[in-house]
Amino acid sequence: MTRGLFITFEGTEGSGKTTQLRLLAALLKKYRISHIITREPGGSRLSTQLRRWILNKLDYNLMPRTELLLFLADRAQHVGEVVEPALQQGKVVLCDRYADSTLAYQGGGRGFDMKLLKILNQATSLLKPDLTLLFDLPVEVGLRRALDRGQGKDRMESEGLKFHKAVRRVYLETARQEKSRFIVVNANQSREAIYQEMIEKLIDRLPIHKKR
Ligand code: T5A
Repeated sequence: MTRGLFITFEGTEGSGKTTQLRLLAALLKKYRISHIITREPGGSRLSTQLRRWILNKLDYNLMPRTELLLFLADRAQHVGEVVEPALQQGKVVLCDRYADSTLAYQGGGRGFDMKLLKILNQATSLLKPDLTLLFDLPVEVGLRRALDRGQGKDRMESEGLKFHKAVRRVYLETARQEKSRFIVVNANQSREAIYQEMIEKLIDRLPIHKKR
């Protein structure tokens, strides 16, 4: 059986990546392409608990190092339990955030050394995405969208503008360094326009273009 396709969705807060991931999943369903939807943190049974520890506002200060290690622990479990088995079954895996989030948030946002993070990412999982969609927009626009959901802010969303701008900078820099893996989509437009742009840039890399 041919190995599946691993596609990750990345972006700053409220970039609309989850919305677009669901739309892409609907397209795959229409063409009867076997796929799964998953996310980090939170894609495995253990990580549902880890997600609460990482993102909920706590009555104590979660140390940046603890935060980093929790994201990595989440990934180690998620890749082994969910992503690898699905790829081995030939499925397309649509994953909301992955290792590039660690570079962007813990590297850009928290200021951890990039070389160290790359080593830690590798030590956690040797699995590289086949494709990464980066939904890019000014951080102020995304934070406003996230706030408009009316659910309040989680621990990461509560960080200041400087933090979120640094996250965006690292994403764009990583995309520049890995042009063949990244597809950058302008996320500062309507849902429909983002979808159009995503599909135009992605279609030749999807198994469905052979079926059309
Ligand atoms: N993190 C994660 C790390 O720090 N390190 C790591 O290694 C990893 C893996 C995860 C947090 O963890 C951090 C990053 C994050 O801070 P989360 O709760 O999983 O947090 O949330 P996010 O991944 O940030 O995703 P969100 O669901 O908050 O936002 P999305 O996916 O960017 O956006 P989406 O699609 O949910 O849309 C947000 C809102 O905007 C609307 C939607 O309807 C929704 O209300 N919207 C639009 N509005 C206007 N125009 C458009 N084009 C719109 N598209 C969507």
